[in-house]
Amino acid sequence: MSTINYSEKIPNNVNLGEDRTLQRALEGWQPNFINWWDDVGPEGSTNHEVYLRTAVSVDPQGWAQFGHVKMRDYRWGIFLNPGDANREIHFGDHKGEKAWQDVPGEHRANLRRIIVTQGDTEPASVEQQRHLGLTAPSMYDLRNLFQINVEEGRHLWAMVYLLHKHFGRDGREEAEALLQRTSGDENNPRILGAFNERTPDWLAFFMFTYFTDRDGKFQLSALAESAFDPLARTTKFMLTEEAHHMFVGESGVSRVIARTAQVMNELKTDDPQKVRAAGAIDLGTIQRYLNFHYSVTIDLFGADQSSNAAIFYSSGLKGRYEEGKRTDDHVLKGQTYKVLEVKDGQLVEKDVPMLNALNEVLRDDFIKDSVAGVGRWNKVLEKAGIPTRLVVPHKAFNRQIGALAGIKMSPEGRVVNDMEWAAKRDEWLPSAEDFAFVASLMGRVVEPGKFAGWISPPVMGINRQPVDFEYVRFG
Ligand code: BYC
Repeated sequence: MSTINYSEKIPNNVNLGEDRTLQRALEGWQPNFINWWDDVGPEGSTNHEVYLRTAVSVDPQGWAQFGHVKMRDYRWGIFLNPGDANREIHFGDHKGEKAWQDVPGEHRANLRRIIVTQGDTEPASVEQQRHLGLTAPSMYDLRNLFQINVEEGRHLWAMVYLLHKHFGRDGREEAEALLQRTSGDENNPRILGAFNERTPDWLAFFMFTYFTDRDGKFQLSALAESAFDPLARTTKFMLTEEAHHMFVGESGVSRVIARTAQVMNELKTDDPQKVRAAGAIDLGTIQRYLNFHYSVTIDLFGADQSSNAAIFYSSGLKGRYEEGKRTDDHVLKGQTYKVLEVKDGQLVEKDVPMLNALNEVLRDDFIKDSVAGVGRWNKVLEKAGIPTRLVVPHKAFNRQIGALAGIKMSPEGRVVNDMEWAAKRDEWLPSAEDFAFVASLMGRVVEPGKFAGWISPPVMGINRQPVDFEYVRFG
């Protein structure tokens, strides 16, 4: 069951061949997916042969095989982690009952909504990143971008499989709609805010894969606890792929910082204009990009108080991050959690029912995890003897969702008036000029082993290959 059958048109480990109707329906969706990939997937990549990893089994050891693959011929398929016939629901009102192999009628609408929202983010990110290949800082980075793109494509397949198999005609319609919404489209945008933002350059890409793919980690972990077993099993496998995406973000930003620190030391300056003139990205710009991507990403956790979140948890659809490792009653009735609100111009904490605050609980788990990586970026500065430190802005900074939406707040968490916001906005968030400067650095460098001047080379290559390996063969 764990080995993937690659002899079929749609590679899978779910015995797709035994369900002809489902197989035909998915084979009908497949050409639409390819058309979507051709239309809005990675620009100009069709004939490239890319050193990609492809899943060959879902076993923890040896699930990946590396080799040069033509982008369009990547074998997107359906892979679920092995099932456990005795698995029990371990949280919410159904705690102790057997996990569901099919969708209970009363939870159908909510489960469909969760799966569609998750599925919508995957093609959205490919669309957001589609032009980046044209300005890659190296062949190594180009390969990582393409790896992420094909895996997001596969994550879309994962959700489409669930929709086709378990939601009948509605599910098939939703699967079509996933290919029709488009990131940033005025009339038919993607569902969640961050997925309609632009990813205009590689600094934005690294910040996105550090912060926004980390939302993926936390949301997928919560779904991996689901009472709906097929969702739990597919998201578990998706998580193994997500780790590399966050690595690309963390190491990418780290390499940008390393190069900036090197230039600052060579020139003995912390003047942003001098750093820019030397072709590196000043730390102020990096901080503003961080502020933007962090705030837009924490909005993805939804409103701080949400009756949806309470229903999702109590009915067993979506757990907490590492639900199984927590030692409370896993029902959470009568418990409280602190959320923020603004009262008389001040931020204050208030206790609310924990079940309604589960979006906030997950957001706080995410915050802890992201702060740890920012600490690792600061180590690069510390090692280089540069006193500046990067920080994540206050949770209430630049929020568009929930009780803190629209409140004007400094990155340190001070409520500010409209005038101060207008005066300081460009110190706190990337300005048009920052974007123009970063864009000016984005030239294409794709000779093996060569790197653009604004980023340091990585410490090692992919899959133990050397850094100057030919990761992409241009056809
Ligand atoms: N933008 O009661 P609320 C990933 C909507 S990333 C726009 O708080 P709920 C990846 C909300 O939909 C992981 N709208 O909602 C990363 C609701 O609308 P309706 C993605 C937003 O349901 C990188 C209304 O506001 N997975 O995998 O408690 C690359 C009321 O809000 C936003 C998931 O998100 C927003 N930011 O929570 C590739 C998991 N936030 O229904 C991939 C599945 C909220 O009233 N999704 N709204 O029209 C969920 O669990 C929930 O839908 C949410 C929202 C946590 C997102």
